[in-house]
Amino acid sequence: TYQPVQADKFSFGLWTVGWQGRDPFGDATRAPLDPVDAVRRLGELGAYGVTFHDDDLIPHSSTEAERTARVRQFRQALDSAGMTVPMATTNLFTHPVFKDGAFTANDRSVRRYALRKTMRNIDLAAELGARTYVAWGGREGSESGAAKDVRAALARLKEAFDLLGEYVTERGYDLRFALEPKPNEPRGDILLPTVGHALAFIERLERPALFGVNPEVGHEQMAGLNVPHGIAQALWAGKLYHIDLNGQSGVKYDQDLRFGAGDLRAAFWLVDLLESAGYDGPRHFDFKPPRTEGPEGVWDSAAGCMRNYLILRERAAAFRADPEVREALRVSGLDELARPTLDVGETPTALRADRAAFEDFDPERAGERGMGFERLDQLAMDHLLGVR
Ligand code: 3MF
Ligand code: MG
Ligand code: MG
Ligand code: MG
Repeated sequence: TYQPVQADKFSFGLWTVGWQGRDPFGDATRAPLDPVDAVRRLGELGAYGVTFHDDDLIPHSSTEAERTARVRQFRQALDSAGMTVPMATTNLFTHPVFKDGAFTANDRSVRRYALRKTMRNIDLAAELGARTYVAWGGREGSESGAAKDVRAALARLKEAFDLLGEYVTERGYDLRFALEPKPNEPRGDILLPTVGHALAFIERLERPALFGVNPEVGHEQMAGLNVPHGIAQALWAGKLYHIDLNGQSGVKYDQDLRFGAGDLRAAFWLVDLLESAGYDGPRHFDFKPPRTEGPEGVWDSAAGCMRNYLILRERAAAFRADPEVREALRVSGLDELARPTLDVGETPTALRADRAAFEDFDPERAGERGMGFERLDQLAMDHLLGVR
């Protein structure tokens, strides 16, 4: 029980289980992990997919021959583990060339290099069958005011995504982009800091249908936001193209804890939302096994991400199926919220003529209604804690 299967669509980045524990204050605590071993172990744990940055698979200074060999080994590992590559992405943040950003670097030659690096990995992503290409603007931002003209930078960002959209269209790739918001870290401030900023930006692009978002649980929480609310808005807009699941304890540095650690209640409502909305994309974990863990602890941490998702999925389903919960939802007016405020075809004139809506309406009495939200939330808590 709580054993993941391929149909659960759990996927992991090579950079997650492969994280060696290097942080701003300390050296690596673990040896490098061969992508081939990562694929095998993740497959054994029940994941269906592996994702990667170009540099995770092919180290930055590799020759063409090394690149070909690496890709061949990776393909063989995927085939023998029965794994897929649902998503790929570009590393536009590690090398010093990207210290002032990639698509929005002040240096124009860096911007052109970043586009070429991305197009090259898009070719590989398409070749490996990926359907989503994630773009996290890791260093698109600044530490000080005059350093970045934000309006010009957004124009450059639009230029980049319009070009990449044209590229996949021209090549006939079955690939959509998912922009990943993050408020800060490694830059002091990053462009497109939240899901809302990214959704608004997408509407300014030439091919908005090719672009959606890849929200990360911890990134929204770093901005003090309610993750399920942000994800719900992305779903409502038809823009949840991918998701990065992990854990975070409040507004602080990017913790990348395993999914379910940190804000457990947010994780519960998020799983409830994804499952009840019928989200059918990958459940992708972007976490970091803490640097305290040895080589085996990495797999405990990865297995924990999936186990927690499955436990929360079960608890959320039990909550929704509970007759007392259904009655409590009704008392709290959730069915009323689902009903449109206006009758079909009702005009402003018709609403003005409805005396029940105003002249005969008793706001005092309506104001006395208790909403019953506390009882409802306690029922959820009881389900989450497994006492119902
Ligand atoms: C950083 C991230 C990134 C992105 C990745 C794109 C290194 O906080 O979340 O992970 O997820 O670059 O998928
Ligand atoms: Mg992250
Ligand atoms: Mg994170
Ligand atoms: Mg991420």
